[in-house]
Amino acid sequence: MRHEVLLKEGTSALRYYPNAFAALKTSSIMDSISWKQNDITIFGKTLPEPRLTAWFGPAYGYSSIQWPQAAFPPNLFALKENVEDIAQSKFNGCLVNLYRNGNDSMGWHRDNEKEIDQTCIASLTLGEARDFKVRHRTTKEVLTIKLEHGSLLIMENLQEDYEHSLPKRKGVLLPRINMTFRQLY
Ligand SMILES: O=C(O)CCC(=O)C(=O)O
Repeated sequence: MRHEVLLKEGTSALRYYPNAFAALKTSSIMDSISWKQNDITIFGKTLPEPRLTAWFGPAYGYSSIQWPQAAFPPNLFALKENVEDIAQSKFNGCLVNLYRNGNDSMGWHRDNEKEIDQTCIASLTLGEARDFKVRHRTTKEVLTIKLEHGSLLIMENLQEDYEHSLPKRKGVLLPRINMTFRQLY
């Protein structure tokens, strides 16, 4: 499928597939999920996470959050298979994020839990476009990518040398859903 290579450095790569899922309605995912707002503890402070989430796949934990094992609903399982075809990689987990508006965000972090296969993580966006930032951990060079409705971003071997974030955006009034498909060992 037509795509853009946004970064290629050694084995690290970022591939962007605009419109791969443009026909998918945001509401079809939004309404089928039981959203949860977790508390998150950072530097000893506990606050509600500024986004809503759900997890499907084997038991999984990151930061202070622990998700129990949960089966994929049929619509997400079908979507996972389509994502696997494009990414040419298998996934057994999906973190689904709802950014209700531009006040919701995700700080700098890496998806580097030891149980995640970091060779390939696929990130699907539905709804409002948001800026996604990728920063090299040593050079601090930042790449900003506008993730648009229906796009798929493939992150290959990115987590060792790069971190990423989804900053707040005052002007964004509408929701964005993000699904990151991951393979847990
Ligand atoms: O919403 C996004 O695009 C990024 C989500 C993310 O980085 C994560 O959940 O680990």
